[in-house]
Amino acid sequence: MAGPITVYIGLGSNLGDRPEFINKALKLLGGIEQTKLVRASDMIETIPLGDKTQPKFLNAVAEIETTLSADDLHKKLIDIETALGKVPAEKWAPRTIDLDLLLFGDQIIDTSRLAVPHSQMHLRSFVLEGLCQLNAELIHPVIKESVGELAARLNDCDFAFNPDVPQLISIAGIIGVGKTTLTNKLADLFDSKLLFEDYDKNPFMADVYAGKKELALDSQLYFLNSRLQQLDPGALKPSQIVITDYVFEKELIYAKLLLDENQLALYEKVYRQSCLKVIAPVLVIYMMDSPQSCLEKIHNRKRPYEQQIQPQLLEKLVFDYDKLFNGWKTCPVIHLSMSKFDCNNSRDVDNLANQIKSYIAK
Ligand code: PH2
Ligand code: MG
Ligand code: MG
Repeated sequence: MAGPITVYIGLGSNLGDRPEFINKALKLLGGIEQTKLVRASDMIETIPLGDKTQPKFLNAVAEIETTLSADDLHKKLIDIETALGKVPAEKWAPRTIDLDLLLFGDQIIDTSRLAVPHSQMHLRSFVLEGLCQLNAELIHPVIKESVGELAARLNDCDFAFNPDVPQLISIAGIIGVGKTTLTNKLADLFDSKLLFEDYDKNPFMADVYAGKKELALDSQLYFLNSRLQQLDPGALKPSQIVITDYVFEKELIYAKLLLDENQLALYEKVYRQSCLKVIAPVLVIYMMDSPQSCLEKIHNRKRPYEQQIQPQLLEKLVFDYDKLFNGWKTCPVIHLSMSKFDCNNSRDVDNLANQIKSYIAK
């Protein structure tokens, strides 16, 4: 007979005596036939994902071992929810207890009754934090990354799929990191709409790179206007997959590096207004490489206006981009280190494309 399977259950409560409900649920989990409670994470208090006016949740994760099938275990979880007073109500209504089957060994199950791994566990810090406490090395069988890595992508935030917005995937990173190559390959695989920054049409940029500071504001306003048109909600459809080779917020990074004080004061006012008008990404791929290696790639690709770029500029950009994405709360961020990822290796690109599917709404 096959041995027991290690299973992870997410627990949540935001009605009544929350710790009491979680403790009772843990006890009842251990009492399920052919099942043993191994351990549980700490309980953490979390802001509700979804309706933020609901009471706060207590969340925890339990590790159990069972010889039941996933379907049979799932039925037992519903029995426990019912016994502890969960009423079948609206989706995401407040509840005394919610038990979600997160992982069932490394099994992938996708039936009308049950989806394992839980379809949104990798978007929820309130789940991943507990899982990391129990075992940060645990591999998500679909995304094939550790739960520690999945948690790091969320910056302590919780997200939900939203099919009502365009599914914008933004490829970000400093000049020369390889955004164009990766963006093209991903757009092919997803057969998606592609929005490239049109730097080659910017009539001011070459002069600015060549040192004409007085044209820097013109150049930045040209870019801002171009981004506004590309990321106009009216121009894109709900659920449509769109890939860009930039994030809108890079504009402020470049403005701060290129504009003088007076130019920047004016620019920032226009920028703030513009932020409210563009669609946000549902996923950022942040491509990372050393300034030296980007400079080499810049020299090799020989775009004339880029040949004056100094290593100091790239170093500053790396610093600012790191800061931007280390505090990014808009959507998950996949950090892609070019020392481990090769844009010209189809295995690497296919693996990334496969991961991306778990972050976009269908
Ligand atoms: N569960 C939900 C919806 N939102 N938010 C938090 N913080 N914790 C939860 O467990 C939770 C939620 C649906 O089950
Ligand atoms: Mg739930
Ligand atoms: Mg549930």
